[in-house]
Amino acid sequence: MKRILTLLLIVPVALISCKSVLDTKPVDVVTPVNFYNSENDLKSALAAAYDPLDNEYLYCSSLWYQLGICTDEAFYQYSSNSYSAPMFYQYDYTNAYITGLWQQCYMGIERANLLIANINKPVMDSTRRQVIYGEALFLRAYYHFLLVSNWGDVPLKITPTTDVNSISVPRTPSKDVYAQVIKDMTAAEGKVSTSTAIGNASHISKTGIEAVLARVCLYMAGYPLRDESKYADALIWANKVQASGEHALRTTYNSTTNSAYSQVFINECQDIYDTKECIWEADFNLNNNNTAYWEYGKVGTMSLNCVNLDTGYAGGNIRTTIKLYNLYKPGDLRRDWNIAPFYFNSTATTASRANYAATDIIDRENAKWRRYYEPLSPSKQQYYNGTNFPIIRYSDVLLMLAEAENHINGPTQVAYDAVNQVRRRAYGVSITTPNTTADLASNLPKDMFQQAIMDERARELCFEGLRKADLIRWGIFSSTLSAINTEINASNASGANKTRWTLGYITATSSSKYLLLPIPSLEININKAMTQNPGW
Ligand SMILES: *[C@@H]1O[C@H](CO)[C@@H](O)[C@H](O)[C@H]1NC(C)=O
Ligand SMILES: *[C@@H]1O[C@H](CO)[C@@H](O)[C@H](O)[C@H]1NC(C)=O
Ligand SMILES: *[C@@H]1O[C@H](CO)[C@@H](O)[C@H](O)[C@H]1NC(C)=O
Ligand SMILES: *[C@@H]1O[C@H](CO)[C@@H](O)[C@H](O)[C@H]1NC(C)=O
Ligand SMILES: *[C@@H]1O[C@H](CO)[C@@H](O)[C@H](O)[C@H]1NC(C)=O
Ligand SMILES: *[C@@H]1O[C@H](CO)[C@@H](O)[C@H](O)[C@H]1NC(C)=O
Ligand SMILES: *[C@@H]1O[C@H](CO)[C@@H](O)[C@H](O)[C@H]1NC(C)=O
Ligand SMILES: *[C@@H]1O[C@H](CO)[C@@H](O)[C@H](O)[C@H]1NC(C)=O
Ligand SMILES: CC(=O)N[C@H]1CO[C@H](CO)[C@@H](O)[C@@H]1O
Repeated sequence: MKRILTLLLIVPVALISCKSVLDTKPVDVVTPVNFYNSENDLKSALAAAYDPLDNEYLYCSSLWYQLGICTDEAFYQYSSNSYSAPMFYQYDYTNAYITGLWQQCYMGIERANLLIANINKPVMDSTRRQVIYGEALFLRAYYHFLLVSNWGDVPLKITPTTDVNSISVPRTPSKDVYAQVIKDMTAAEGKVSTSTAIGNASHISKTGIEAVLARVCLYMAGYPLRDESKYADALIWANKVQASGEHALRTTYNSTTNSAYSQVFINECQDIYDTKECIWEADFNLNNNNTAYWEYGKVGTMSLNCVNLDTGYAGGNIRTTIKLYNLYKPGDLRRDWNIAPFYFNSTATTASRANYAATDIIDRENAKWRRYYEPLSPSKQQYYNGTNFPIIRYSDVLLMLAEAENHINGPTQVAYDAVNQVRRRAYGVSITTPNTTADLASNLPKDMFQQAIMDERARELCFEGLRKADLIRWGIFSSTLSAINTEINASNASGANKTRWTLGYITATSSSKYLLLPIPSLEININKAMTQNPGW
């Protein structure tokens, strides 16, 4: 029997049950023959190409949770003996999360390819056509970037699927996939609108593409490609974002939360766009009464454990590593925002706060996005979670700029200025005034400056789904997890948690196969030209 959900061949049918990022009504059935006749058709098709970003297996949850959380920044506290999952490095090529990510990325690629193939069909304003074309090119490239950075060599798809009966699509070498990613993103950068003109973070902007290109180039510069020439390109792209004047760190101090940093995430909980800092977001929205177009997210619900709906139901169970907690030095206001010093003692009808003992570190939870800030009223129902997720923030751009600059020119003033902006905001002082408490120690040698960037990325960007890929590109994934394993073993973590965690971390360091995901069984079974990754 022929499967309908062949992975590479999904056509954009059933674009239902979501609110599109364009506020455009998604369509139920799309075939090229009777579609792409108007500007609105192109907008619906673009919304469909964005849609996989919000899927369970991408930024709704998996990319920063099942497939991204357990590194040196956090653990998942488990409550059942039988629990096995990617977050414990327990999975094989049949795993739903692995399959889901693969499938959703190729669905996005197919939808982008169809849109690109039909971009000139409707009569419409040519500038607006170019913007849609640019966004589609970018999305095609972004999905390929997710694929190549997670699986290595993957089939490159730059035309719509034509023959659904013959599936034999070989893997393209990683460096060629990356080359196409760069080519598409660079072309798109010249077509899309500026962040200011768009006015929200759900559409990719010119500077958004530049920021993502800096990330792509750093991945290419590190393991496994190790194309060191790409550090210079990463620096060029990060510099363009900085020079645009479109972006800045949010620095308005909030006395209630005792920091400016916290407000970035409060805004995401409240569906407030902060395009200066949050350059591109996966947009979730439940603040309307039109249930047909809800776009569910799980960002808030993986935060502070709580069963009381008015405070905000969450069952995240994401606990800090002792390492991450200790990376924060006195005065760094990010620590108690990212890792709450309290927990909720809650029942269905009440919730009160209780503080952890000062010595109890390993129980503390990720609290970057807190449901009690969500605006939904009267209660934060279990299924109502509309918090946006930041795919790329300006502080990441500054840290990438510092990293690339240090690699090429050493720890220059340019590199120091970029990282110190991030650090001063974290300490609640002016980002333009030198401060000996907040600033990085001066005159660091190049390798120690790089180490400082690695630590700063954990402090600033923890729980944002970036750490695993960072550790891999730095070539320290296995050694870092091995050190965390030792830390857990020496910790106060209670029995069964400890066993599960250490088992997971031993697994992850035991074989280099964990540097790449396995090709999903569904794809292997259907695509005759497909091969499996080593060790899987
Ligand atoms: C974002 O901006 C675009 C362009 O200005 C607009 O069409 C779209 O409706 C906006 N989306 C949201 C969710 O605000
Ligand atoms: C400061 O944070 C509180 C939440 O603790 C929020 O209600 C308030 O709106 C924030 N103030 C500003 C100016 O953003
Ligand atoms: C949603 O519906 C409720 C009840 O009908 C109404 O009170 C509320 O204002 C509506 N909210 C929005 C955002 O339309
Ligand atoms: C939790 O709440 C219950 C009552 O709701 C109370 O008896 C108990 O002392 C509280 N525990 C802590 C640690 O605050
Ligand atoms: C471990 O538990 C003991 C006793 O409860 C406590 O004194 C110690 O500080 C704890 N250590 C850590 C790292 O939490
Ligand atoms: C430096 O930052 C600290 C906060 O970490 C602050 O207490 C101190 O006043 C600042 N010093 C100067 C000279 O601004
Ligand atoms: C954990 O520590 C115990 C001793 O407390 C030791 O026997 C065991 O080998 C350690 N396990 C790991 C994985 O390090
Ligand atoms: C795991 O740790 C949490 C937090 O300390 C604890 O409440 C829970 O009971 C532990 N679970 C198991 C199975 O040990
Ligand atoms: C904890 C919680 O409420 N999570 C819900 C958030 O929304 C998704 C999508 O509807 C649900 O699956 C989660 O259960």
